[in-house]
Amino acid sequence: MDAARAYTNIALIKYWGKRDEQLILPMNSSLSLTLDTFYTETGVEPLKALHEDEVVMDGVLLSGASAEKVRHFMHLIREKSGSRLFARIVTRNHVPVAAGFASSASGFAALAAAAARVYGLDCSPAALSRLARRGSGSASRSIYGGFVKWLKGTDDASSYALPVDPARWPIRVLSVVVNGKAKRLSSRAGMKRTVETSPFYPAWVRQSEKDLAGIEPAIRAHDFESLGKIAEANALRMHAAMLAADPPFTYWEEGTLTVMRRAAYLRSQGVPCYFTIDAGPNVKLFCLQPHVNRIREDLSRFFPSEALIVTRPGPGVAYLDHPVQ
Ligand code: 2P0
Repeated sequence: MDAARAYTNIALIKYWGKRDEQLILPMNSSLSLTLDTFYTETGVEPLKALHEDEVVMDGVLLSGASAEKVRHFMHLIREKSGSRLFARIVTRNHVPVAAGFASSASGFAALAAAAARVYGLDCSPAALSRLARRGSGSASRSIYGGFVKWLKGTDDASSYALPVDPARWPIRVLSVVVNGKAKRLSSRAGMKRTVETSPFYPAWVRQSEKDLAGIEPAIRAHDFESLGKIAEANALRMHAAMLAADPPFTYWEEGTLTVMRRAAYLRSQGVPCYFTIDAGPNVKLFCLQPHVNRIREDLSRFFPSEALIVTRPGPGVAYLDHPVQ
């Protein structure tokens, strides 16, 4: 068995829409921060006795659509490696209970790394990033630690992520768990509907490229305020495109707005903090280490303490010297 660990990431410039659904090529380039704390460990063991891939997640044998997504990915691994062996895949998500975090980024990054090694494929970071992308777009970014950019590219070979900054500055992400339950509309379905029906979508794509061009110098200069403003605006534009879809939809809940308003209030009090929101109701607040306690204290008036999780920049994918059980 080969095994790997990968951490989740949070996008500051979002990926929202594919121009090739088979190859998972995005409409626009995106940029994220890999986080510590939330990670997935996955082991892959090819076995002659198996007649299909067996997927055990958190101790439970997977079936249905989730197992199919993994088998589809393993089919690609066999196609690339020339092997005909099916595998036993054992995966553990290390995510605080009901944190409402998507595990597809860390999950497919860890799976790509473990499977590539055990099936004898290219394990260079760029190759792993391309491979992880085929499982889930955001997984391409979890191959690296710190700030990471996923180049949209023009084809399979040119669409991969690369590190832009190791984030060795005291940036923190406070995750506010508004609702830890699974969302009703998957990211995959939500982004497809937005691409196909939202009249705001072309503007979203154009503006995202501008946002990306603006945020990169802010990251290099450790200019927290510019970074926060651009990330917050980018997230709002993505959610605006969803509201304009047909039928329209939103992932926001009442608690989502509460956190957004607290961020604005905290800023009015001289506390720099900015939010971002993915395809769910939970909010991530970016801040610098000296302000994290003040922000947590404020939010604790509205949310229980276990719903407030502080994370730091995390590392890239790594191989494990122990099996996953
Ligand atoms: C992101 N999200 O950039 C964006 C922002 C959600 C909101 O990437 O269809 O699970 O597997 O490629 O990667 C979630 O989408 O979608 C996502 P697929 P994925 O992080």
